[in-house]
Amino acid sequence: MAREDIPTLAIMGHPNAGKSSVVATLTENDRIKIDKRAGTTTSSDHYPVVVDGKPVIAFIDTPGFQNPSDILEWFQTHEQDGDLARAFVAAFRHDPMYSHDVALLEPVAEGAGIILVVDGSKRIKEKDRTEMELLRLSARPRMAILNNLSNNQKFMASWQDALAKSFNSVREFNAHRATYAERIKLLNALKSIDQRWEPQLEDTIEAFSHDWERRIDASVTSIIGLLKEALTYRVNRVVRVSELQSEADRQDIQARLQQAFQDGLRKLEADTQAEVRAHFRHNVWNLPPDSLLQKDLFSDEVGKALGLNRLQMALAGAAAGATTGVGIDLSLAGGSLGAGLLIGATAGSLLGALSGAALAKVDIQRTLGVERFSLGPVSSQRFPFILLDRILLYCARAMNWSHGRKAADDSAHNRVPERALKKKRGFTEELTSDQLKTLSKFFADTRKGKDSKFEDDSRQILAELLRGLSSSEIDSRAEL
Ligand SMILES: Nc1nc2c(ncn2[C@@H]2O[C@H](COP(=O)(O)OP(=O)(O)OP(=O)(O)O)[C@@H](O)[C@H]2O)c(=O)[nH]1
Ligand SMILES: [Mg+2]
Repeated sequence: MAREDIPTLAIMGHPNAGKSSVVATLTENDRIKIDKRAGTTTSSDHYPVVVDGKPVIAFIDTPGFQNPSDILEWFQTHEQDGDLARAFVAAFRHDPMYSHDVALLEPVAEGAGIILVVDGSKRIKEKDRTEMELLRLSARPRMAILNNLSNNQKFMASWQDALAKSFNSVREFNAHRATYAERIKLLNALKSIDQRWEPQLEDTIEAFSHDWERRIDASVTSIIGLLKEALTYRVNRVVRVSELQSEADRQDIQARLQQAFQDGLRKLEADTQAEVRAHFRHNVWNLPPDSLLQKDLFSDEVGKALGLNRLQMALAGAAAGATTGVGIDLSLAGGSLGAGLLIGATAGSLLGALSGAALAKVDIQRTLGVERFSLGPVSSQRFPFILLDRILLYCARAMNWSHGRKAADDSAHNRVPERALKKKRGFTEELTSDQLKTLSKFFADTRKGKDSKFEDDSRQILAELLRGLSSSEIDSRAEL
């Protein structure tokens, strides 16, 4: 073990194998320099992972092997020297010819374990075998990571075989796709490469999961805050009657009020997104241009893809005590959904863009020579569910978007085809009817400015949803 007496691992491999990307993902640091050109990392840089103010594990990003055969040759002729990495560094520390190799091996000489990163999409070359062999000779606890840079599976099996001979553990780990669950699995696997680390790694994993729960909790607080603010949001304007020359003036004021109202709601959403991004430690962020998260909150696409379906709308409306215009017996909606409810549901308003009067109606009051125009709170039953879906989508992205996947990375396979936008993609559609009712009641109370006794249960529902989003089976929605 190195410096702070915490498990410390040097990430080694070819230039451009994706070492820095792996470090960025494991340490959730999206400011680490990553580039498609080889030779980006030029020194061994230490990146501790700090949880609750305490470093729990550290990864060292290295510059990549340049002369592995020189090092191997020296190792082979000095096998009797014991700790080869340390002996090598001691022998060449002041030799400018070897400054790169010394920088590379220094962390190992100081006691770090090794994680070799290879690009599993490429054929194994002689240089790879040289690197594997010299790392084996270093006799340090070591794991190999197969980071497949291009989804080419052809060589993966032969890599597995070759690596298994020289490494205590071999794992597939994709720096661009790895989720929280996969990071934890990797930490678990590290336990097996050196038993002495087991207790500390247990603590590290514990700290990670504790921290993850804390982030989920913080996100729930942010989301509840957003919903409360959005559902009580109002704008108003007081105008002297003398300034209102014609009906057109009135309409102009109403239009501007609508605009201000929507802008205010957009800002509430954007502020909450920033909070969520911070909870999950993202600084650099790149959304594909056709992502649903790039579309306007009040656009038709968002209205169609997110929020509840018609059937759920009817349920939510009934739970919130709203008049749906059609008599619906809630008891019908228990398990099997009655035909009556189905008809009622389809007879509801068309699902799509939510703006103007569909969102909230302008109220005008005239007193003592002034007219008071006010707008809000949102009266649409659908809106809070759309807002909730969008922020959940955002959370899914923040939770599952690996930090090694750079902002500049917008290669074709990261794009979401436009056709995907036609389908429903939200999470609220999967809510059970009980959850739906609870949330609807929470929204209804909030709209009225009441403290809701359904808030705690709503928090629970949201926490559960968020936990589901971070599970490994999260589908491509997280890409959005
Ligand atoms: N598609 C894909 N690309 C990856 C993955 N990991 C890394 N890359 C890309 O591979 C290139 C090199 O990544 P780096 O992390 O800078 O590689 P490195 O090994 O640190 O490179 P040097 O510091 O130059 O030795 C970058 O363009 C990355 O975006 C991956 O899992 N999938
Ligand atoms: Mg690098």
